[in-house]
Amino acid sequence: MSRAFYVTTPIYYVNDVPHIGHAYTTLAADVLARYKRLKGFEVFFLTGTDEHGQKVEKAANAAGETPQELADRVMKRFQALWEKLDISYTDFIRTTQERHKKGVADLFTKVMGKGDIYLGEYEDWYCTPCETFWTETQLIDYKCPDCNRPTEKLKEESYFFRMSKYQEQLLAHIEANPDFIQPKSRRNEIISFVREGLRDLSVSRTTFTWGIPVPGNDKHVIYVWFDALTNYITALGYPDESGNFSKFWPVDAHLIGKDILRFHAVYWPTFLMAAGLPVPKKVFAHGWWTVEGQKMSKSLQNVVEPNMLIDKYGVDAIRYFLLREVPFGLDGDFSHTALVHRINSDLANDLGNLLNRSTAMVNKYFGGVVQAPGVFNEIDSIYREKTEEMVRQVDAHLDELAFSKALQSIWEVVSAGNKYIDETAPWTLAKDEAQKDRLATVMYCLLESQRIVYFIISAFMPQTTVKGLGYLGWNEAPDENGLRWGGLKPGTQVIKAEALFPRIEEKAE
Ligand code: ME8
Repeated sequence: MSRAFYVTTPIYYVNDVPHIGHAYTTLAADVLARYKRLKGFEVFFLTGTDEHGQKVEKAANAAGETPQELADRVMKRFQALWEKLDISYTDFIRTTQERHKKGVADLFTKVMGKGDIYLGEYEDWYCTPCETFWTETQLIDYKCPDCNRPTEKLKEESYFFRMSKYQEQLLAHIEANPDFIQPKSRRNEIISFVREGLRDLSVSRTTFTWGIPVPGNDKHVIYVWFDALTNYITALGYPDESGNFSKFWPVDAHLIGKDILRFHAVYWPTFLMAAGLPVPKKVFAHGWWTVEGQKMSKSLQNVVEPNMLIDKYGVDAIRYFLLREVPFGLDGDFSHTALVHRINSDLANDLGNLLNRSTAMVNKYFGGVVQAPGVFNEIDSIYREKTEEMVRQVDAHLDELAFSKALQSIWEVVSAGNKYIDETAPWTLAKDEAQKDRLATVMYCLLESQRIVYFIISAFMPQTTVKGLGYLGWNEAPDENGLRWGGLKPGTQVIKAEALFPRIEEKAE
């Protein structure tokens, strides 16, 4: 059986331009996708843009454009950033595409056919920035309890989804599947929310037109979240349930920010239950980034404009920093000081230096040619075992989406490499002809451990892997077999490495 893996990001609204927060989720999904490919899985990695709804319509009006023009313009900025960030997505879905509109209309019709969508009347408070309805008692000073912005009272005819009917089924599912909603603290929040009682959900609007018409009643457009969430299956060809849909659904991991967990962990599974489709295997809500201690805002965006950061520090340094600095489920702060510190200490000092030192020595002592290793001393075996153990740890950590822990495990082996050089003191061995075999073994261990390190960091830092492996005389793409010790062949020509990550001497801004 082919092993399939399906990972998604949210589809981003086109009324905002991409910033470091969007880059974060997309990068995490990319690392998972690359890692699973390395492990031999067939991967479907989906991202895209959310182009309908009142919020986009309003932004387009303000910019003097049609919503479609706005969407066409802004989605290109997302795609350009993903290219620059080396995002290896399989498909980019736009909710204005025909394939998507057709799938959404079909899902709506199917759920209505089962009696779980009915026509009623709505009178409640609406927060446009969040595209969410609230009851009066949920409001705080008539403001949205999520974002604290003003709400408006809306009364309109509306289609409703019988979400209340699925309350017990959803709770039972959450309880029977401890990994379904992660991290655990978020899972508990959702359990309490559902226990408080699910109301039927308004799933259509009549006060604007920028959306997918309700099949058979085009006075209504489908609620933007019903529309948007369905992207995860329309991209697989739904309503056609063969092909990619049968191969990849249910999804292995929906990666999202904590701001949109309720939509993914409550609304989406109940829509699917109503349609008789399997629910996602995992929804992971990561934490929230602030910038230099402040909430991200339009004016601050310039400071952490991802394109500028990549130009200044290099794509792999940014990829490394974002996933190393903060555990995936927790909030984090983006600061230039922390970024420069990580680049200098982890990348330039630890990783880069290790490669420089070892490739320089093998060039000096053996003309750059990898020698066959001799008998292993204890120190060699320990170093080898540490490398092998790291491969297992990374696998376990990435299974739990613990990106930061995975990188930490890798860096323990990098540090062990630098320590191994200090302790084996190859320069002393080189002075004694009788120690030539010993020196060959030490060089072999150093290079082989690093080859495995560069194989495994290919998920995190693909360009660094290509460079690092190039110096180690390895010009093929990493694969799962190469994660085993012993892949480096004696006779391989190793090149003296240049600095992979030059130290940043400037004072941090
Ligand atoms: O919510 N820190 O789109 P959106 C971390 N279209 N992550 C952040 C972030 C921050 N400061 N800011 C944004 C939508 N994100 C809907 C989604 S899905 C069917 C529809 C990331 O453009 C994070 O992943 O507002 C968050 O969930 C997402 O961007 C919100 O993107």
